[in-house]
Amino acid sequence: AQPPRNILSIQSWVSYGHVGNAAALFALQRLGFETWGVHTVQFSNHTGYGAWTGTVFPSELIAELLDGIEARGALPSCDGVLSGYMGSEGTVAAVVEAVARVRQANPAALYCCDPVMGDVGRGIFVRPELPDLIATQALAAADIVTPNQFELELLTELKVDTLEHALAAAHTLRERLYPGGPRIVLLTSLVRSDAPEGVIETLAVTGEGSWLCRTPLLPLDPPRNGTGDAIAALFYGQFLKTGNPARALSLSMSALYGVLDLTHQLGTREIQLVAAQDQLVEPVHLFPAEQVEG
Ligand code: PXL
Repeated sequence: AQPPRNILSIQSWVSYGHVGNAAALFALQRLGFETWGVHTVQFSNHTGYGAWTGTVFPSELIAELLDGIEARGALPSCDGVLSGYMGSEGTVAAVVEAVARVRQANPAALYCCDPVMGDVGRGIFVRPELPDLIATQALAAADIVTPNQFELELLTELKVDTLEHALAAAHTLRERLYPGGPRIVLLTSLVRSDAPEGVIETLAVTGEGSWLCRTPLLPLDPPRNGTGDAIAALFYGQFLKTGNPARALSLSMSALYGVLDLTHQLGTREIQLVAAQDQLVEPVHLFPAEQVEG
């Protein structure tokens, strides 16, 4: 028997509901990973409610927890790092430092960076200095990056309205802006003028090819917080498991659709990650990933 693989996930924690590590850890555990959760904040609930209680942890805590993990001799068994929403300058630097320490112990470790900066409709919702820091420091160190359409446009300064635009912008991020940076760009929540009505798409762009996965657009209003966090965790986990970006795309987006479909049926404000957990592993509807040219 093989021991489980290990993922260090540095994100926020909420007591109630599912965003950040409160989405990613369960999803990854359900896929069979040991997850090492390092929490950047501990809040009562996600900030989408407009009010919350709790605390932002000092960014020094990240290195301190890594010291403890290292002292257990565990770092060489770390298969990768996942990062999400980063609240401050200090967090970005601490995450990049943590990635460097993990890579020193295990050069094969993969870093997946969800460059959380904003969204269509909401605009930029992180501090104004963060997009540039995330771009130059975190993305330059990342193997996999999972921007939404708004973030890809912001990062590349390219407009994304067609599939051709989306491919061009993803390739720009992958090859040009950060040499040695991300090998896989997962573009999420793609809504383009040349797609069929009533769908939402996710595009995986790699050096070996590009794949598109189309799922029905569910009328979730407001869009549910934590959806992007779940996508990044599911895609990253499936990529570590399969080594196949097309399969990881199909499995992760099908799982996410199962979670969001139940969320829609139940009408809950929080994503139904727990109630739909079997679909994380075996989605009811398997949406294919189709190869696209470019
Ligand atoms: O989904 C990103 C996220 C992460 N962490 C916290 C949040 C949110 C989104 O609302 O509130 C604390």
